[in-house]
Amino acid sequence: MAKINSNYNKLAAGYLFPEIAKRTKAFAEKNPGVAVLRLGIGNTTEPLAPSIIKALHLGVEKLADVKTYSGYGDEQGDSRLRKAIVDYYSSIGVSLESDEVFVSDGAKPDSANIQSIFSGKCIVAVQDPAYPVYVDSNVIAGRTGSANGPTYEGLVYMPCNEENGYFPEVPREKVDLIYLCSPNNPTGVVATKEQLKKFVEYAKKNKAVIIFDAAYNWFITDNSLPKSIYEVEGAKDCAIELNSFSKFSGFTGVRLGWCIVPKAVVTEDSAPGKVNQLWNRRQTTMFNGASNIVQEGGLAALTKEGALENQKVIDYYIENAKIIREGLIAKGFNVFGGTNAPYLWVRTPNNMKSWDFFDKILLEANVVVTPGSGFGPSGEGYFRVSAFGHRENVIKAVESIKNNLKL
Ligand code: PGU
Repeated sequence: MAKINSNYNKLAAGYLFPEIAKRTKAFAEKNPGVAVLRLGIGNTTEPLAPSIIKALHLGVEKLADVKTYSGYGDEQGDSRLRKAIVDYYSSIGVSLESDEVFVSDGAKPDSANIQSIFSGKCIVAVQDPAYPVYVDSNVIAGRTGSANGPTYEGLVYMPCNEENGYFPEVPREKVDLIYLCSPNNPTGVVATKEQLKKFVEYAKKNKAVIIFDAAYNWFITDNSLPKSIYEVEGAKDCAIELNSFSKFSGFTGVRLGWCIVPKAVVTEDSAPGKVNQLWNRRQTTMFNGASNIVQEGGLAALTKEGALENQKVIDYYIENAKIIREGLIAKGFNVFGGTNAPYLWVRTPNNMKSWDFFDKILLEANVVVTPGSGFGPSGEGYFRVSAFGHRENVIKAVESIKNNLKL
């Protein structure tokens, strides 16, 4: 008799973003003719850079000719792209080897799958609030007990709040896997080198592993802030880093990312090299490599020309964030993030619950935001605003909040 993975039953609700989409659709159906302004999911809207489009065409053309056709590629990624990623790290002062780079179809799958190479007994710590995939993937893997109100038993929540500048202290107890995200989704706050150093020291002392999600590092404009955890000495002994072409070059629908697993990473029961080998084993067994066409696009994104073109689009989203930030502050909101990140983290008015405010702002201003409680218990009483969107829609949304939202 087959049985289901009953850990799925522990999940408190549907995955956050489809849930928002469902409620938005219901609102739109009930209110035909109302233009809904979407600042909910962090989804790119602007076209790809010209040099990337050219490279994607090249990828297709190669498939049309027997001399350049390619089928299955290396599961770990095209060696040219792995080398380009190594060169990118080198440009920020981090030295890596190509076999520490694993190209993937995005940071979401990697952030969900990486836990599978660690023991089911590992104690997991997450920033609270956090990108929900870190928690949900560990719930599904059975590393938690049941949901107890807004928390899961057995999971260590590291609160990020106004008092600690939205970056947590290291855990007091011993934990084994630590998820950190900087620039942070959802708070938009970037960790300093000093703050990351404390986690690296903790991880090395406790033989813990940090899973560092750097998917938004392209939005860091302040050069004193670290773009990679490997800028901290010793991080290669204890940290795995994820990144993505989604936000860097608009590949949200194209799909491409990478995962760095340094050979120096160790666990309590493994020597250097083993964790890297396990991820290689996992990927070669369960993943058949990213699309060859898409990898051509990724290569172009990492050239000087591609990076400059991408930067223009990133600057556009950063300008959106500035417009939203100023508009919300003018309306009297308490706003965080949004300067080195595409997200703004905002307190709800009058201590409203996040989902109540989601309904209110949708009803009164026709604007979709993301309820903070969807990212964890410390997100209650907040909402997240995404700066991804066409400028005219962003301006309309801010104007509508200013004019129509009743505080
Ligand atoms: N990591 C973080 C921290 C993210 O916020 C997102 C996207 C990803 C990874 C996904 O990267 P991919 O390379 O595109 O797979 N977060 C968006 C989209 C929602 C989702 O479910 O991924 C968001 O609105 O939070």
